[in-house]
Amino acid sequence: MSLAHDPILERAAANGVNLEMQGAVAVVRLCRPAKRNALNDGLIEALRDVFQNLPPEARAAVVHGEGDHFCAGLDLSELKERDAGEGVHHSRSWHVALNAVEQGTVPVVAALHGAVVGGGLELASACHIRVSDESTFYAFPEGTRGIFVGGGGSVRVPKLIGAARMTDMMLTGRVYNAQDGERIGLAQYLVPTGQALGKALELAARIATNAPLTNFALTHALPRIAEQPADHGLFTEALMASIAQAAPEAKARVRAFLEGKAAKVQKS
Ligand code: 1HE
Repeated sequence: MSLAHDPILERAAANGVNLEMQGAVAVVRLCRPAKRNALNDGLIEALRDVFQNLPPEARAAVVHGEGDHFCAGLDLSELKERDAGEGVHHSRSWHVALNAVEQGTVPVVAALHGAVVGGGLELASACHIRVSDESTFYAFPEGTRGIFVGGGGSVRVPKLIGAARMTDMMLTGRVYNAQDGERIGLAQYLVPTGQALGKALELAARIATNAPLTNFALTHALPRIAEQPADHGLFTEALMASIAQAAPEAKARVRAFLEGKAAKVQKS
């Protein structure tokens, strides 16, 4: 399918978010390098539109940033224009956009480098897998700027690193480097500088070969199960397991293994 003349994607590109298909992988690029990919209203709207309108052939996505940094967070030049009521709606608009990333049709891999700060870290935490390179650093400058997170960070980041670490980052302005970020769980992968996008694309291509229902279970059922009381979680798990294994694709994949036609699990 040609993406060239899709009006939604054309508007997104004009607002700083570019979508390109590489096989079954949707590659989403933040294209505002002069402002370190700071997220203004247009860019947030574009992210929402791109993730709500991924082409049907997309089976996984990668998000990355152009230039020396993944994302400098909220565009602070827009902050001063808002009163309290507008602020609530603005935060909610971020929630819609980042929910579109997290709860869309495909698993999303973030390729991180340079600054992953404020709203940039909120965006990264809405993705399912984060690949960092050695240049990556993480911070929540909101604390020192006299504001609070508003893009879902207080919900998603404590799940990755715990509320205590996020509190420390915001109270003290602590910046985590790439190694420590990976150690505490801000990223699942750490690769040499310049290799995050390549690694993210490799992982996304692999994810794209999974049964779609498995990917759906992991992006939509698992996060909910993890928040349910154990008894409810076990019940939801049983329903999801039964739906997934009843799919013809699951049966074919299991049969292929039993007939010696599918890859074994290999020691890494
Ligand atoms: C910006 C922004 C921005 C850069 N809003 N314009 N986020 C922050 O508090 C982070 C603020 N940014 C920085 O600390 C640094 O810019 C970086 C560490 C990310 C990059 O440093 P550097 O030296 O590569 O770039 P720079 O020279 O600081 O910035 C280049 C330009 O981008 C410059 O504009 P210019 O017109 O003078 O060239 C900067 O003003 C501009 N720029 N970051 C606006 N964030 C939903 S709530 C979320 C709340 C938050 O995210 S708060 C955290 C905001």
